[in-house]
Amino acid sequence: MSLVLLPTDALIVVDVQTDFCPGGALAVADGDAVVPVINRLAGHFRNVILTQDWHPAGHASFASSHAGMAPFQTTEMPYGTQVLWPDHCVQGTPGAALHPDLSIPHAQLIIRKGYHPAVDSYSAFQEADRSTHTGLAGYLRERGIARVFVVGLATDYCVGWTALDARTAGFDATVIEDATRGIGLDGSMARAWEAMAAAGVGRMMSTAIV
Ligand code: VGL
Ligand code: ZN
Repeated sequence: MSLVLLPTDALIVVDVQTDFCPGGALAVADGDAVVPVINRLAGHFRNVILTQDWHPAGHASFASSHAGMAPFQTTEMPYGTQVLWPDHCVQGTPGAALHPDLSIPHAQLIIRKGYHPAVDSYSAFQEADRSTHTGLAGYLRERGIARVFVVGLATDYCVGWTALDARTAGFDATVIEDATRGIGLDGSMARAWEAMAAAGVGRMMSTAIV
C-alpha cells in the first residue's frame, strides 16, 4: 500500500541534532538511524520544516540549574511537572547543530524552540506552559498545509508532543514510525503512542511512502 502525497502535505523533521544522537549530551538510542530514512522521505515532500531544540545556557529544563537535582528526575514548575535533562542543545554549540548527515536542502523553515529561559518546549507548536505559541500553526495555515507527517527525535517527547499539538491546531497528523526513535523514561513510549492514538494521530512506516 503506498500513500499518494499532496502539495498540501508537509514533513516536520523534529530535533535531528547532534546532542540527541549517540555520543551527544542527551543521546537517544539508535537516534542517528533516522537520518538516512528521513533523507529519503524528504525527497518525496514539497514542503519540509525542520525543528531545532535551542536552549539558552542555564535553561530551567537542565538538572544543572536546580541545586541537588540529577538528570531524569522531575521537578514542579509553574506550568506543571518537568523532567530535568542533562544540559543539551545549548544555542550555538556543536551539540545543537543539525546532524551533519541530514541532507534536506529544500527544507523551507527551521523552527527553534525552548529558547525562553524558564519554559521548556517539546512541541514545535506550543511551549510547555501550553499557552505560548511558536508561530508554526499560523505558518502552516497561511501556506495551505492540511496534513503533516512527523519524524525525528524523540518519539516520546518532541515528536509526540508535536504530533498531538498538530491535531489540536486542526491538522491531520501522522508519525512515521521507522523515522523516529524514543528516549523511554518510565513508560513514556507507551504513554506517547496511546495519547497519539487517542488524539487521532496516524502511525505508518516509511515504506508506505517511499
Ligand atoms: C527533547 C528532551 C528535552 C526532544 C528535547 O527533542 O525530544 N527531549 N529536550
Ligand atoms: Zn530540550
